Amino acid sequence: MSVVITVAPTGPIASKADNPALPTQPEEIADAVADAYEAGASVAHLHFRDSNDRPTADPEIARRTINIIQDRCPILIQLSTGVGLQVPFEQRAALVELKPAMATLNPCSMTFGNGEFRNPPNEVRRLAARMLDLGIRPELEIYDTGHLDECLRLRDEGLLGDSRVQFSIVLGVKGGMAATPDNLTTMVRRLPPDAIWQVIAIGRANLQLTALGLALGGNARAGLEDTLYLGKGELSPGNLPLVERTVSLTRSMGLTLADTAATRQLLIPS
Ligand code: KMH
Ligand code: ZN
Repeated sequence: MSVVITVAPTGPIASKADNPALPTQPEEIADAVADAYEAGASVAHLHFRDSNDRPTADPEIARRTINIIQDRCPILIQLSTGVGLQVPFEQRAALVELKPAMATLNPCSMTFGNGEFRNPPNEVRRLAARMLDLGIRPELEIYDTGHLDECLRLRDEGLLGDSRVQFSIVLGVKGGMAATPDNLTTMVRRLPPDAIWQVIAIGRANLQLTALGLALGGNARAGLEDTLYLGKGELSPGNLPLVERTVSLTRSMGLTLADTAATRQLLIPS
């Protein structure tokens, strides 16, 4: 099986003050995604910012960014419905009306850094049902052990459709699981048999836990959403070096990369 690499060029928290290379505007995000596609990424996980660089669920900004990306490359679009901690759930959920191939589904509320990430059970269920109606594949964000159990409840309630969903094991968010090999192996053991999954390793352990995830049979995610640094004290000058190191890590482990056709077949078969 080949490895799906997702690029996550911009997240909900960091700003250009943290790393001036963070892409925030549609053209900047599209440039980063097109470069990542050329380097081997087959999925683009997208957050958007307004003209003041604040996280936004503005559908016009999202649409414009997606259009620029799609003019440049056939990478698969995955919209974040996490968006940003200050953005109301209803606005976040409305992004799926743009009908991306995939969108994230965050199953539980939690402390997230210094803020609160609100994902009330009834709203999560409404969003999951709408995604199912629209044929959008959910990517399930698991920040703690109980989040996996909640995802399995969503599955048992019939809200995830067939089994072609990807579980993201997110390690290193303050308020979620710490970024340790032990937490990763525990979560991998607890996944349903034959689950498709990837590691999202936030911060300092990004490289090591991405490598461990690949060794355990997972997919990988790379980009400035997950770490602003290439190494201790060394800011990454863009998304591309992070994607390139994930691609070379994958290849050096003797694994092959999934292109967009293979990724589509794996994650969003018709
Ligand atoms: N920001 C990451 C910790 C989402 O965007 O919906 C998790 C994430 C979730 O990427
Ligand atoms: Zn995200």
